[in-house]
Amino acid sequence: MRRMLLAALLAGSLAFGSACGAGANSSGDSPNEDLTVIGMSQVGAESDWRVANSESMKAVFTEENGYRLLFDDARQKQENQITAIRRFIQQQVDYIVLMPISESGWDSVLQEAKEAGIPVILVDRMADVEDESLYAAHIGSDFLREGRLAVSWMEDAFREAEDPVRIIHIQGTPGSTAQLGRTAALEEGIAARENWELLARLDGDFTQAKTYEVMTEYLSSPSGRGDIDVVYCENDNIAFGALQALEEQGYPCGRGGVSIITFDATRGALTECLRGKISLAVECNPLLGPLVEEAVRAMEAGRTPEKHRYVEEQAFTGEDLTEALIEGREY
Ligand code: GZL
Ligand code: ZN
Repeated sequence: MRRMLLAALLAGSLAFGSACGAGANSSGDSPNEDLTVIGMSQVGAESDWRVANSESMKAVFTEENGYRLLFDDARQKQENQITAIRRFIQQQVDYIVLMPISESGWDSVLQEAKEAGIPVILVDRMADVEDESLYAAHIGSDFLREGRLAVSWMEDAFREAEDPVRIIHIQGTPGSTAQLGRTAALEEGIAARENWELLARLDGDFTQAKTYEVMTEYLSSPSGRGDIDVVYCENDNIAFGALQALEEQGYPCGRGGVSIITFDATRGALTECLRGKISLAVECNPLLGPLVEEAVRAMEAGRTPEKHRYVEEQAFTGEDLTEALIEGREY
């Protein structure tokens, strides 16, 4: 029913020669009614991870695969995501796919989607909603587990250390599941070892520019001088910004210098890891498109998809890496 209505709407807009052309392909055929329409709200393009995640979605939700993808980039603002979801509801899309920028603030707009009978799939981070029936499925990473992989590496690397292990913690977007999980793991580690010392906690917002700015400011402040053993970066773009600031301020990174820990393990970070500049890269898999499409297919077939699906992830040090392995990775 919904598709017929949408097709009629599209046909209508065609009748008025609408510029959007959304309803017809290049040969001007009438809109193809049996495409499944996906309204997708993406956080933004703040990081290499995010770009790979968007590409993974666009590669699978194609017309050849039977989809019309309405893709919205929220430029890292939750209000833009909420506006996009309301537009998708008006357009009566078949499914809404939401990569929520932060965990809170989604209950009412997801309630509106539920009342419109449009299933919502949460991808990557989580939305912290009272009523779990507000989303049909969640597909993402276990960020606490990622953080614990990093903390156990730190335990091994600093097991013999008698004097304080001096740590700078640079966080991702405040309130995002990735930040919350990766932060919780480090806080567990620091609470469990009295010789682990937190020097500073900075907000890098998952971007290189912001991190370079806040790290340079910290390192050139009076309290910022002195030994640094570990910089715990909650994603690769934070690590790149920290690396640049550290080296500019005279802190060599890698063996014998500052140990940089990062999350995502994009090719750029793995290359720095192979070179020895980054000590540990914890993988966070952005290639979620196929898993999201699996959930859509399940619901199209009247089946109930898994409520929570977590992707497999590992951690890399320089010893685990070769040029060939890095080249062979998809992101
Ligand atoms: C993690 C994702 C995070 C990445 C960052 O799944 O939410 O957001 O770690 C990205 O690179 O910006
Ligand atoms: Zn749950």
